Amino acid sequence: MAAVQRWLRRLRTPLSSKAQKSLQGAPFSRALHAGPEPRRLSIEGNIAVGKSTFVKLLMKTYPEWHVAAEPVATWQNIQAAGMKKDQTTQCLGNLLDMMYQEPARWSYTFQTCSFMSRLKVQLEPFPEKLLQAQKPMQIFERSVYSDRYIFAKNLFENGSLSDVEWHIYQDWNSFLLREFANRLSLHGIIYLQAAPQICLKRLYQRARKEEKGIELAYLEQLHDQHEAWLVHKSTKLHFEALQNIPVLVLDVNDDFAEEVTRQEELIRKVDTFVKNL
Ligand code: UDP
Ligand code: DCM
Ligand code: MG
Repeated sequence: MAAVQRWLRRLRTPLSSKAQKSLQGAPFSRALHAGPEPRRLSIEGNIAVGKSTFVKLLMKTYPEWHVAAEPVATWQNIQAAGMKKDQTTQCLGNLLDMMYQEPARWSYTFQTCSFMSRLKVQLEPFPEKLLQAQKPMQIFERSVYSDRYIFAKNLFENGSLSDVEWHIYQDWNSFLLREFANRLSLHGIIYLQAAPQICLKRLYQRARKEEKGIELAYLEQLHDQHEAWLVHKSTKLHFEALQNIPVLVLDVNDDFAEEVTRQEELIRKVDTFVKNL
């Protein structure tokens, strides 16, 4: 138990000991990150609404921001543990596909995997770019919070997670979200909002093979979960830090991927939003 507590304490510090070591001998400002704490923002929204497209637009507009894309490729290619770097890696399966093929069998496993992969990304030491920035900004495509309050919650409500699985999920999830609250809490959320029909059209256009069986009804469920959490604020949240996060709702029903005027409009709203964070 003491060893576990020591491990947790180490993880809770802003920089891991490995990162600290690699910074020894580095300029003072780098080692201590004297600047302001990075603002953390997540981009939320339904499947295929346009989050990745929007994140690319942010990267182009604000090259100094640090962006963490959603680790979908990790879920599509689960690797055997303990493989050395120079060994040929062994793919154990495509968990995204497994979940959509057999939701009752694989949803719990998928949700632990997606949460853990996101947690690891969010707990990584700050990259150099952030340590140097005057106004450091970290952008996440979705968050540990949407994993729970959109997906896991919805899978429980539609019967893909059993009572026992949902109970166990919430138990370890609450524990970890509390333990790491200071590294995970968000300063703002940008919610990309569009009708489920629009998302379905974009989903077909993207044509990810694992998602080809997704029906409008599933996107409607996820849409309602987003609206309940981020617009109506009717979702029961279990963490104080989550209650009052500023939310910018961006209507992306109209295509923005190729529309420069539309992109400029969206960026103007983002500009105003982040200035006030
Ligand atoms: N897309 C589009 N118009 C938009 C935004 C996105 O046609 O205004 C397309 C995009 O090119 C992709 C699909 O919709 O083929 C899904 O977009 P993305 O992968 O960005 O969605 P995400 O799942 O990340 O929200
Ligand atoms: N996904 C899920 N549960 C999560 C996070 C993601 O089922 N907690 C699924 C939904 C999509 C894919 O993973 O099929 C992520 O892609 P997108 O970014 O397009 O929503
Ligand atoms: Mg995406």
